[in-house]
Amino acid sequence: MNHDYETRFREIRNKVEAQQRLTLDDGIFLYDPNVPLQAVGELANWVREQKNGNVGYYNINTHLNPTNVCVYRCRFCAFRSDLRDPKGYVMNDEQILARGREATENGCTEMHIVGGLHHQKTYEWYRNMIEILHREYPKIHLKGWTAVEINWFEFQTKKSVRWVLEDLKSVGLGSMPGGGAEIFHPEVRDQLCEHKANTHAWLDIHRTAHQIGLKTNCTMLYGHVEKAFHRIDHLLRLRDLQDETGGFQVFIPLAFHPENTKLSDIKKSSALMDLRTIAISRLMLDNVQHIKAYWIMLGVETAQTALAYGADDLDGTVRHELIYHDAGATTPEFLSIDKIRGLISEAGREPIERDTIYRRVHRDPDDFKNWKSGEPVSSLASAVGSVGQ
Ligand code: V47
Repeated sequence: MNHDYETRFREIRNKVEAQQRLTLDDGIFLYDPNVPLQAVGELANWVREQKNGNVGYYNINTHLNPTNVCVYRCRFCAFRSDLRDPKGYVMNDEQILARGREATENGCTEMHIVGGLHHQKTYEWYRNMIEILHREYPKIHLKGWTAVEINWFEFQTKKSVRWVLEDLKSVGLGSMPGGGAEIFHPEVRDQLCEHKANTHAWLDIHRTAHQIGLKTNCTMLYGHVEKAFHRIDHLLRLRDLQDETGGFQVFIPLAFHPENTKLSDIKKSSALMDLRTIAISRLMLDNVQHIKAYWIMLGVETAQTALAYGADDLDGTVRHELIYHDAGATTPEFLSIDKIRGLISEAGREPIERDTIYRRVHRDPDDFKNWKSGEPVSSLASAVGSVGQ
């Protein structure tokens, strides 16, 4: 680093160590390739160990994408389909319940449910899915419907966001995933997905979810047409809402996969960019407890490395993921529990299974499928926080 960069970086390090907040300019500076990734990563790792000790979290989960038919045509999406396209599908109740059964047989604690906005399906169809899955498989946590879907339900039902969320919660919705955030700044959002839920709607839906006691996750889609400014602006908007509600559990930076999308001429982001984004997210989002390195999207090697660059969570074993695999992801369809634990241990972290709302999962050693959720992991991280420090 040259002298000026070193001075500026030292100022940022001092701020982080003094638990002062980083600004928009600080964040943009950290994206400058003249600031060594190693330095940014080391600082983020320090914060990660302060917040989450030496633990690497994972969960045992499955995905359900009940339809890919979607009214929107987001330019980054390879998953969506038109109604009459041979690729288009809609699952029936029997197929949906079969997924619940399979999840139970495989010891899953979570089902992550998202899909397209099918113009011929009513709100009741989406609601019914949650209701029947919850009725048949009440132990499985249903993390379902992004803010984009909730916005669509609001449009369909003509009811308020609060009404929709309370209604879904009453039939078994456990929390909401962080999808649909993309990039909040209109300069970019308007180029990617001008028609779907806008930034105000996305944030307001998460605010309302938090107000009624639903925890949610948050994401950012990067590596397409955005610049460092847009990424940091996005993180700051999330940080502001988190100051207000405290309802975000984890932030997941999502690297754009260009294959089979309308942006297929864009090159996929490098591992260096992915690690830098993980690290900068950890530094900017001082009020979000967890940073997830989603292995499906990053690839297992980068996700494993990310555990030393600010991330403390690898998401799950994952079954039936389609959104990234349709967009050319070459990662496996599924990781075994031994494999995901092995990746975490090999990275020098202690693998701990969590449930969707970050409680420790305890399993019967003689009957793997017999599990229960225990204490919040926050108590745990402080207890093991000194390991490896
Ligand atoms: O909103 C879609 C992104 C999101 C592509 O909450 C793409 O725990 C890259 O939000 N290349 C859905 N990204 C996935 C998501 C998610 C994933 C894992 C965990 C959680 C969580 C949430 O995926 C979409 C969009 O931002 N996406 N297409 C693509 N071609």
